[in-house]
Amino acid sequence: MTTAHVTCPLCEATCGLEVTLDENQQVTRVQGDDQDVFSKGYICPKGASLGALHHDPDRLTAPLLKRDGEFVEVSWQEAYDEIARRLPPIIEEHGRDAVAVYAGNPGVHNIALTLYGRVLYKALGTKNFYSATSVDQMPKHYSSGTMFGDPLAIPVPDLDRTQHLLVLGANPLVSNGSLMTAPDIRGRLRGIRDRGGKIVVVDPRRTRTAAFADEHHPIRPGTDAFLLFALVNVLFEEDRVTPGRLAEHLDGLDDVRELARSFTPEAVAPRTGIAAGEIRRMARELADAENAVVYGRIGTTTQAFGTIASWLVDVLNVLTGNLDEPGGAMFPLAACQPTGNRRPFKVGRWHSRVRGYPEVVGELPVATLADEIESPGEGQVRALITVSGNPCLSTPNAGRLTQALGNLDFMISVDVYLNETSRQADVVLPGPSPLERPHFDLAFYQLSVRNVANWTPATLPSALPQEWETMLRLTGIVAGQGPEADVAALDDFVAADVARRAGLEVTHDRTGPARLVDLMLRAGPYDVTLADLEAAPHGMDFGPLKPRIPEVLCTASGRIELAPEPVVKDVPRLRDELAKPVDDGLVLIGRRHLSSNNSWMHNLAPLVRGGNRCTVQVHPADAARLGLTDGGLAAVTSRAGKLEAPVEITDEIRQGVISIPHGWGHDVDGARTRVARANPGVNSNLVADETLLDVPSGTSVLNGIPVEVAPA
Ligand SMILES: Nc1nc2c(c(=O)[nH]1)N[C@H]1C(S)=C(S)[C@@H](COP(=O)(O)OP(=O)(O)OC[C@H]3O[C@@H](n4cnc5c(=O)[nH]c(N)nc54)[C@H](O)[C@@H]3O)O[C@H]1N2
Ligand SMILES: Nc1nc2c(c(=O)[nH]1)N[C@H]1C(S)=C(S)[C@@H](COP(=O)(O)OP(=O)(O)OC[C@H]3O[C@@H](n4cnc5c(=O)[nH]c(N)nc54)[C@H](O)[C@@H]3O)O[C@H]1N2
Ligand code: SF4
Ligand SMILES: [Mo]
Repeated sequence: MTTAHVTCPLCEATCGLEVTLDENQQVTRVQGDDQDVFSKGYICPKGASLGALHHDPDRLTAPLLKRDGEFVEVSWQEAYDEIARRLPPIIEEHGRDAVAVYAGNPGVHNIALTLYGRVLYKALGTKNFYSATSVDQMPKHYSSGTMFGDPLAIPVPDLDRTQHLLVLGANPLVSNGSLMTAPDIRGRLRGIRDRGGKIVVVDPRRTRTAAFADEHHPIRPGTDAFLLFALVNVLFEEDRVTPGRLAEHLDGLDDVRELARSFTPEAVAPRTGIAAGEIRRMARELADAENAVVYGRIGTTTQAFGTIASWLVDVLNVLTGNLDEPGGAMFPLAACQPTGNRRPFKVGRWHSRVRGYPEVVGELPVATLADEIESPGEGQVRALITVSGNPCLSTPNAGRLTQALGNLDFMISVDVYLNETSRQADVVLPGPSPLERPHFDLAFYQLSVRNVANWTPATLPSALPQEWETMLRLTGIVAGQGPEADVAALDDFVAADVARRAGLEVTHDRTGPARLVDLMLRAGPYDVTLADLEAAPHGMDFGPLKPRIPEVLCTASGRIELAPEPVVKDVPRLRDELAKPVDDGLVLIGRRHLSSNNSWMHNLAPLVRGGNRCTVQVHPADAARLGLTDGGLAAVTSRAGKLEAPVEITDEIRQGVISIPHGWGHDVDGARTRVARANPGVNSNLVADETLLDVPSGTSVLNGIPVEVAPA
């Protein structure tokens, strides 16, 4: 029997886990690591199923090649030969933009894909780069990019010291926190209470977090920008604007005052469904708290005014003097800093061909990927590489995208399962299980409520190549080196580049992600190397967050742009919306469950126990009006499509709103996920409308989709 201490790679919380293996290398137990410096023993059901994931007989163990419509297992050589035969001619004939990439969420939790995926994408040089970011947090990158000059400078709630937490559109007791790395959310929220602080939740559903909070405001979906503007309005009207130390680092304070003028609590109350008096009280409590933080997450980003809402969250943090202050919203200082020049944020360096959407942080909205595949002409997308993504379940008008993928000349999926998306590929390249690869949360330590770092070596050897090698093999092919590219040489080249940017000599004692992480640690702020982290299997704690303004700012002015022009340009759209008659038609929002992980962990029996969770939640009054019965089937229709799912009548959900979780719909032919197929649910993104976007960021509206509902 052996035990290993690993960081769980399944969500943003970065929990330390203790994995027990028997002499046959079977995982017999997974529990929280009590000694982990950050998570201190916390674990959730997903982390506990790491063994089930590792041993899942459906997980791919060899490359797959489609021959006459059927997948056959092939050697890696055969797989690369096929790719080398089919991909370069598409680039030669139709140009680089003819190959699109879709990079999914688990790639951000996977050090190999994070560090070497970008090598492949750069070599490919396509404008058609898409990722899960445009169905997630892009508005936050946009607001940080324009306000602070750096799309990655995202302030996080200083959860362990705050006295007042205002949460909008997040359910961290279920999601375990997002853009806020904080294991054991419940313990930390309880800490706020125990200190005499207050938690206020704004959410159309009475979620676990809302139920736990001191106060819950069931807002009408898509109207957070109105509410936030009204809070800003009250602060100015009541002379409660106190930016404190930040005053000397600010531009645009008066512009914000002007912009907020028309958004009075009385004007926005009928939109938001929150009474004007309540809005005033919320603003006063925010201003009066000893310290406070406003935190918005996916309910505020995947909606029609996601960028404005994301911006106003941090405007409020500035106006109340809580940005960059203990107990407020602070900028983490990770042990590994991104290397390279920090240049002021710029968008629209290119535009999508069919609908003309601007590029944002190097990508185009995934909502327009189907357009780019379907519309003939120069620049048409003819090939697609998906890397740890399942867009056929996770992106809007999934039905149309699924069809469109059928038109491609060639498709590669780098994925661990044959699922709703990868079944459409010509070649599937699998990667090792989380226990067979090293792990380091490069992305999430940048978002962590304490400055910590933890390196996890691979627990078990892998029969499959590490995914950084796969990325480099593909890089070799698109760079014209053919299927036999020298991976070690390419890796040396990548490391030399990282070293150069970090101002260091390249090292030769390690390869792959370990070497890159070591270089980044050496260049980082804490005087540690990878060897130090290897000697600390429970992680290293560098302490609570510290103020970082002005050093963190990267705007052209060197100041915080409180009223950045690209965001301000979108305010008239919000004002127009305010002038329209109030629309109280039914809208759809999503929902997460503790035992789901977007679309891809439903093949693990322990996580799908307990009946069908993929229900349509409806308020009792709406159910009565629409003739829906609990357990009966509802037909949900939108401009984009139609689905049917069982009704769950509950007063948890606000009137006028229905909720369906995403990531289900596993009853498709050709996938190899037997457990998921037996617990299929429906694909909620069949009704998500790909034409509805947050305009500046190109992020899809996945919350607040107009729908009609009737008994099926
Ligand atoms: N309606 C609606 N839609 C949504 C959302 C919503 O709230 N509502 N949420 C959105 C959000 S926030 C996100 S992040 C996206 C997620 O969207 P995606 O990233 O497209 O989807 P995932 O479900 O995370 O699927 C990831 C894929 O990665 C594979 N995978 C897992 N681990 C590995 C690995 O180690 N290596 C490789 N190569 N592959 C791996 C899985 O098998 C799966 O195919 O969904 C979005 N879609
Ligand atoms: N268990 C579990 N954990 C996860 C995931 C998972 O699938 N399962 N996915 C991971 C990923 S990729 C991400 S990005 C994070 C997301 O992390 P969170 O943002 O915390 O996730 P959600 O639970 O989707 O919370 C969004 C909340 O917004 C509410 N909402 C919907 N529309 C609106 C609106 O218009 N206004 C307001 N104010 N609220 C609204 C919803 O009711 C919901 O409660 O979770 C991560 N963690
Ligand atoms: S909360 Fe996230 S990191 Fe922690 S055990 Fe669960 S899935 Fe893993
Ligand atoms: Mo996400």
